[in-house]
Parts: sequence; C-alpha cells; structure tokens
Amino acid sequence: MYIIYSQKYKLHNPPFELYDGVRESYAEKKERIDVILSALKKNRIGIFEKPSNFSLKYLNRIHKQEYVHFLKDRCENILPNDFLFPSYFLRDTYAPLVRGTYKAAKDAVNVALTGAQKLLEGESVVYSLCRPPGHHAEYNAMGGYCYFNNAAVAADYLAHYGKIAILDIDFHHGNGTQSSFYDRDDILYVSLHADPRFKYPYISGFIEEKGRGIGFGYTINYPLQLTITNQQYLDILKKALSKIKAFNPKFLVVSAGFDTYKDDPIGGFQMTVPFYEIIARHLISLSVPTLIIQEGGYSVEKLGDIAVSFSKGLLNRPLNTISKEVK
Ligand code: Q9C
Ligand code: ZN
Repeated sequence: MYIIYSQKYKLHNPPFELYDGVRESYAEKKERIDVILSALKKNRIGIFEKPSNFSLKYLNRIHKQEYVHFLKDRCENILPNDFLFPSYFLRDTYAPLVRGTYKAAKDAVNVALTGAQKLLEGESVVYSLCRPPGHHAEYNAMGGYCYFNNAAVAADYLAHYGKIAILDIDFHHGNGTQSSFYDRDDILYVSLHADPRFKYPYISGFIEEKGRGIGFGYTINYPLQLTITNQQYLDILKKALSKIKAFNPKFLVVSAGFDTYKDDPIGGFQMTVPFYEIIARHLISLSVPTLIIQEGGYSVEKLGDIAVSFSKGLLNRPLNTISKEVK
C-alpha cells in the first residue's frame, strides 16, 4: 500500500484556536502526522511516496478562484510566527491562517491527487496522509481546521473516469464535501457522524439533507447519538456500505477521521484501537479501488496506534462476518 505524504504539513502551525473567544491550544497540530508517520514506519507498513505537483485547475473545480487567490495572498503577507483570522471566507474560529498555511494546504491537495492517480494506475488501496484536513472546506469558505477540500478535489478528479462514492467516517459531518456534490448524481456522498444538534458543524449533516435536483438521493447522512456502541456503529456502517455497493462506483474515497476514538479530546464515540482494523476490513470488503484521505483525529497519544490498526485492516483480506470480534 502506498502512503503519500508531504513534509510541508509542518509549515501550518497556528498558535491557537478560538473557542467562545477564549484561546485554546490548536488541536489540529503537526504532531498528529509526526506520530502517524513514525508508527507506520516502525511497523513497516506501506511504501512511502512524496506527492507530485498538480495543476491548480483541479483545485479550482472545487473552490472559487477568488478564494484560492485570497488564501495565497493573505498567507504570503503574514509574518513568521504571526497569525490571522481573516474577515472573509472564514466560517468559524477554527481555521486561522499562518504564513505556511497556503503552502501546506495546497500540498495536502497534491497528496490527495497523487493518491487518486495511483488508483488510476491500478492500485487497489492508497493512503493519502493529508494535513491540514479538508472535509469542512466549502467552495468559498475555510473552517473546522480545513482550507482546501482534499477529498472533494480527489473525488472530482476521479469522477472523469467513472462514478465515485465518498464515505466520510470522521466524527464530524463533512459539510464541505456534501455541498461540493449536492447537485450531482455521479458522486455519492455518505457520512456517519455525531448528531449535528450537539456537535460541530451544527448546521448540516441532518437526515433530511439528501441532495438537490438530479443530485437528490445521492447524499446520505447518518447522524449518530454520542453514546453509540461499536456494534451499533458497525450495523450502520454496513447499511452505508450496502448503499455504496448498490451505487456500483468505480472508485471509493474515504474521508477517514480518527476523532471517533473513545478518548479523542474533541470527538469520541466508544471506539477502541482494534476497532479501526475492523472498520477498515469492512471498507475493503467492497472490493472497489479505495483512496483513504486523512481527516481529523486529535489524540496524539493514540493516533499512531490507530493508524497502524486501520492500515492493518486495509491490508487484510476481506472478511464477511467479523462482527463477533467487536468488544
Ligand atoms: N474546542 C475536523 O475534524 N470544534 N475538524 C472544536 C474544540 C471544531 C473538527 C472545538 C471541530 C472541527 C477535520
Ligand atoms: Zn472531525
């Protein structure tokens, strides 16, 4: 399995986020990727590769050109160690800009596109270790630690070759990805996430959101109770996968957030480290070429173990009845 990553993730290092006006430590820190990389390497999982540089035209299919220019321009004008919460294009207080943000975010898109290209070359599963994450980024808005929508750009790129399913298993609803494809019937968006009545992004991810026009029926949301057990989660994941199977996609893009982990400082269902291997085996059981895009996950202490467990599942042969293994 190829694992794609760029060293440029380190350039994005905001000093804090604002929660109700109070400065809190930035949860989406660079150490997240440091620990995932070292754990995967230590366990000899994956063939590591740098991203290629892709034309901005792919990014501009998902994001407004003015927004992309704005980000580039603003970042270039921020002094080292300074930060900016811009007045435009910012939908909440969880996406400050620093000098390196544009470069890191642009290269995260390259990481996603390089993974997509590997699928076109015949790989069956590729792990794009994107940072910053992307699924909250909309056509003309950053938010929730996201600037450019890595998964959406990759899915749109792959959609030239056939139908695409996106499965979003981050703890939070991928409002950006949903809105990118809300009117399309060639890209199915399916998301399992914490009930937005109680958790970020609060205003999207409800069952009633099903798509629009020809896109109606091609957005499927599963808002989940915060107390959901692993067995219940697995039952819903199976439903989601059967919807995807019925859609018969050429490629699957997975927005993989590890903030579903039980002790995640921001999210957290009841998931344990071994449970991620089980989730991954279920994904692979579809037998559709699959691109994994890293989204959230903030337990720096356990992220390495989670990524290893998940990757082991991706590399395992598919199993059909493994629900008994769930603790
Ligand atoms: N005091 C992703 O997982 N709310 N974004 C945080 C912390 C924002 C999550 C509140 C959560 C955004 C990609
Ligand atoms: Zn998340």
